[in-house]
Amino acid sequence: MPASLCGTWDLISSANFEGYMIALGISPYLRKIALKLKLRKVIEQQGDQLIIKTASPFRNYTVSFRVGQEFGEFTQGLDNRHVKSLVEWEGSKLVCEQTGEKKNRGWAHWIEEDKLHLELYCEGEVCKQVYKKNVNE
Ligand code: VLZ
Repeated sequence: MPASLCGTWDLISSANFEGYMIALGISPYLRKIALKLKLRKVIEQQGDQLIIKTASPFRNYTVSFRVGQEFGEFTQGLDNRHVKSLVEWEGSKLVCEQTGEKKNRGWAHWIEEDKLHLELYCEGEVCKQVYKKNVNE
């Protein structure tokens, strides 16, 4: 894959995570907890499978998939919805479309200046996060 996303990445900035969570219908109580979390992404490749683990002291979320192959995703512990997901490379961006009840839902990951960038989309809301590589993990 272009500019390997693999590794352990720690959140250094987050914008409009609140707006994204509101769009998903996450309760105010959970949003308040989630906003304070030190999120970590652990991205691994096993053969043609990509695994993205979002880890936090509160809750973890893992998704694994093959690029270009649609799969059923259950967003357990997040908004608990079933979506059809498809992840594809668009240039150097890894882009996921999550088709379901919520319109224009998905995310994009890419590398820029040694940082892992993430945009999360839902119904017009965009959350922008940046992660820095954790070389100790
Ligand atoms: O990430 O779709 O990297 O799945 C928030 C967990 C993580 C905190 C959101 C608990 C995952 C929230 C976002 C409690 C309500 C996501 C993809 C791209 C991979």
